[in-house]
Amino acid sequence: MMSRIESVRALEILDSRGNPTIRVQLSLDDGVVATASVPSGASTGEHEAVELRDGESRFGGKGVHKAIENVHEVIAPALNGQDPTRQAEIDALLLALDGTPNKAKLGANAILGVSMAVARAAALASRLPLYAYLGGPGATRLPVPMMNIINGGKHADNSVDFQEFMVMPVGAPTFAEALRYGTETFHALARILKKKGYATSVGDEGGFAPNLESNEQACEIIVEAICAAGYEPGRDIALALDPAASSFWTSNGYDLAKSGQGRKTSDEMIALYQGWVEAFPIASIEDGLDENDWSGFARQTAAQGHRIQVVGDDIFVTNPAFIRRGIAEKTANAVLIKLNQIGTLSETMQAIALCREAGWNYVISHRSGETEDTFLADFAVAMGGGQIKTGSACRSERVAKYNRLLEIESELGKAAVFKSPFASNSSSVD
Ligand code: 2PG
Ligand code: MG
Repeated sequence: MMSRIESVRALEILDSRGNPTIRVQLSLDDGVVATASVPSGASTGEHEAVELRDGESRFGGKGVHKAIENVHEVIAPALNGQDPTRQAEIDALLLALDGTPNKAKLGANAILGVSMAVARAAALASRLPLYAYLGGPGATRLPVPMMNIINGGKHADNSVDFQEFMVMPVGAPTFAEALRYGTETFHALARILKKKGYATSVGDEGGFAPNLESNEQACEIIVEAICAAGYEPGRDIALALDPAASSFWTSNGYDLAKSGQGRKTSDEMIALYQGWVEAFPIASIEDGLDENDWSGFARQTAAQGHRIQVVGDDIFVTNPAFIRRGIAEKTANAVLIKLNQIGTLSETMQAIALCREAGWNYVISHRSGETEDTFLADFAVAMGGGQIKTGSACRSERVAKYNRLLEIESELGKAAVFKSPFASNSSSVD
């Protein structure tokens, strides 16, 4: 007997920054109840699907009552009686109910909450863990974590322009060991910052947010922390950056205003990254340039793509149309994948399929505003790309995803696979 959707309810909950977001609760007629919660970004791409907010006085305009009303009044009646394993059909129905190119009518937050809850309900009804339901029996690869241990940009009130300085334990033998390498480095970094007189308070993703003298110092101090924790920079642990350059791009160029390091052109930014790639064991740079700087991205990829992973986040917004253009124009060689940038599970999977066809890497990513939902961890294993970005070893909404990955690795036992995505293509990592 096939299970059918019986009810879809949404609730306004809080994300990790104390802003309202949506939790969807979906019930099947066999008694299965599944929930899913939607994250929210701060450094959002201008072409992201629309996050519907009330704009009224409550929560400074950020309430989500309208989106919830859309779940109750438009989506729930249409889904009643549907088979939850028909994910692609249900997502297509959600798109048709919305009818806009950017999900502005129902809200991508409303749509994604339902799309994720449908998948989780289907997994429960099929008696499969979510990663196995979404990825099949071949879903055995654990991702290398990109752990954001120094926060800047829009995620912290400090002097650092670049948003994320991450460690990637590429040389670890298992996910659990990778998490330990990264966490020990995070703790070593705390000791170093304290000794040097810097603050050890944390930013939105659980990384430290010190007032450093320069952006470059963040890389230096992380390398110092890797060594202090007993690891070899580059071999055991590589660096990954997300400058989130759209957040400091101005009509007068890239303005490194927080650190007071001046204005730069695209080519000066590319030259800066070139210097860093030579000085530090950097394996990956995401959004090194502005979301509209397609030609700059292509120049950076031509210059550095053989050596590092050049990841597009705001420029692609997980949108198959933008990714297709990027592949044609050699804009990058990897895509950051965020479910709420595009708004349904099916479209997110299409975006990943394009990456696979092009031989591009893809990184499954959280948002800076998160919840305790661990959907992302299962999704990363299901998609098998070998990389996840979900914050530091601090703040429970980040650690929850890592803890879920520990569970999955343990459940897979001997079948679990952990291998660096850079094994074959990066001389800087070896
Ligand atoms: C990013 C993300 C997540 P936000 O830029 O990659 O780290 O930040 O969710 O604020 O867009
Ligand atoms: Mg980013």
